[in-house]
Amino acid sequence: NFLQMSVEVERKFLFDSDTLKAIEDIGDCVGQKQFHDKYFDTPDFKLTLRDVWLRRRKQSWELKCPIDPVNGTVEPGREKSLCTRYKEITNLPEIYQRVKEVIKVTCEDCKADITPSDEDDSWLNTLKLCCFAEFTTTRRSFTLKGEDGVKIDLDQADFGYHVGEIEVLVPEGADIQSAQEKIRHTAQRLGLNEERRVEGKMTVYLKRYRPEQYAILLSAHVL
Ligand code: V4E
Repeated sequence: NFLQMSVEVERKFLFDSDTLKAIEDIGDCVGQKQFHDKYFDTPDFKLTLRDVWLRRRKQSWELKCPIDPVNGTVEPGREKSLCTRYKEITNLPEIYQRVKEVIKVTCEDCKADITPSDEDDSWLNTLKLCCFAEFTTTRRSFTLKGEDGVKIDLDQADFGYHVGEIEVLVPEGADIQSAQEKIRHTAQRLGLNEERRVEGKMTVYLKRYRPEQYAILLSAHVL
């Protein structure tokens, strides 16, 4: 069956006016948009402790899960590569199923096996999910000539952090290695020389506004 699933391979980078100029020189701006994200988890962080990120963006639900099977916890000492790879699920019944599996809710726990609805958020209460982060992002997107399938996003979050990302969407089962190669090549063209992973918007948000959750995720090696 065809579920709307793809793997998002991405590398974040810090940018300044020089990087912006490099991108404008060799790329085309393909749009600017603004979106508001709300992220949800249980009060004891059952989703984010498994590196699973549930959010509502522009009236749609999205679930980002690690592609490598995570058996219970995230391995300590896991080599943090420059690129992250997450499966993106956008089909709500599929999201509901996945979330239930991760937080191990059985049908008896939630009385009846309800059908989640886009219009009504009561399924969140059934699973004890609450919003833990909320912010607006202004995003400019670029493509580069001769770099098929690569998108560059420059994000400005409303809490005062900006970060870029080089992103390749890979249909599930397709070649992740070659996506990583494309990202490496693009980074080179932009003159990026980061050797370490750059903090994403969420990491900065949690550090600032949810220090308890930040500390727990940090010690569980999720961040
Ligand atoms: C996967 C993840 C989080 C969810 C938000 O993902 P992110 O790619 O940072 O947000 P955004 O707005 O760029 O989503 P897009 O529009 O590209 O789908 S929050 C933390 N993680 C894990 C994570 C991590 N630990 N480190 C880095 C560098 N990225 C992601």
